[in-house]
Amino acid sequence: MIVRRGSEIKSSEITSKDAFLRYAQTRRGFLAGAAALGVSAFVGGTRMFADDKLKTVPSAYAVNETETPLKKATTFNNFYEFGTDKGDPSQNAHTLHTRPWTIELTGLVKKPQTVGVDDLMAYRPIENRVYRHRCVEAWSMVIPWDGYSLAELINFAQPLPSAKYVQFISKLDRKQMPELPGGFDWPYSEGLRMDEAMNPLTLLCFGCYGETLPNQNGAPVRVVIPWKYGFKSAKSIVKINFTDKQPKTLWNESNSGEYGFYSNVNPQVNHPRWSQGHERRIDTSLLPHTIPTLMFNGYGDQVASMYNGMDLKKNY
Ligand SMILES: Nc1nc2c(c(=O)[nH]1)N[C@H]1C(S)=C(S)[C@@H](COP(=O)(O)O)O[C@H]1N2
Ligand SMILES: [Mo]
Repeated sequence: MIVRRGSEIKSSEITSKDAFLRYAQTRRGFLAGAAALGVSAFVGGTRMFADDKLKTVPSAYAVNETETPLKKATTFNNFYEFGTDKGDPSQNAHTLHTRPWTIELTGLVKKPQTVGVDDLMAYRPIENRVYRHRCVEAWSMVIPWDGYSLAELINFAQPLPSAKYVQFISKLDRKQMPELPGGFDWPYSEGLRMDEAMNPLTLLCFGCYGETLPNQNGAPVRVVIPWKYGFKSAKSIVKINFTDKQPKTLWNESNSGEYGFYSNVNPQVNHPRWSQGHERRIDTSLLPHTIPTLMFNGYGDQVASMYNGMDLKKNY
């Protein structure tokens, strides 16, 4: 189900504080109205689609490949906090409360502060970006994400010159996550080197397919780093921490022999248990079942220079 927002606000307007307040009021009014009318974004008890249409602007970042059907991208997920099977998050993540929601900007910044997700969403125009999405498990999708460059938020946060890395911490709430599996060092955490985080491709993401993120895809805010394996793209972020040392990340801590800090998509460096040379494009019958994996997931032009002189077999 697609529910349209009542008003039309030009994206060029939503950068000013004034316009943001109008935008936020309209959004609240719309959601209250939708609730009063009994409009529901739940299908059979499972939240299948987000309920808030986003006003987006086009962007130069769009791969010319068949998009993964929305239904597939929102029912075949990795979000271990809500269960480890691909179908678990879309069944279980409706228990996640996504409002109120704040993001803490902390560590080596000029002034640590906490920002509300709606303010963050209105801070810059939301761009529509169609990215390849390659999981370390050797499947892939093509997803239209909605957001703006993480660099915008980093500039806002004003990291100190000593900040060399950015760490992302996901929400942890055992009540809202009754399926949380043992054996991991929760909360989910990920990290990037500062230049990777500042790369214009790195997306601070609020939506997909033109609507706010469904819970199972990481509502209300996640990152998307399209040249790295999917697990680098932390979901449902509550804290962004600036550090001078390579931060700890959940998958690297849990099995450093299989999941490195860099985790750039690389068909020449196999996972110890399977080849990374090919991938299975989920549910795109027009393409061969198995397609060759591209170096940096096809984003080499924009990112390869960041790794000049680095041994990518060692720094996997
Ligand atoms: N907090 C959190 N973020 C996460 C994960 C997770 O389990 N928890 N899984 C990662 C993995 S392995 C992948 S492939 C992508 C999946 O994103 P999608 O379900 O939106 O396709 O999210 C990543 N971000
Ligand atoms: Mo993944």
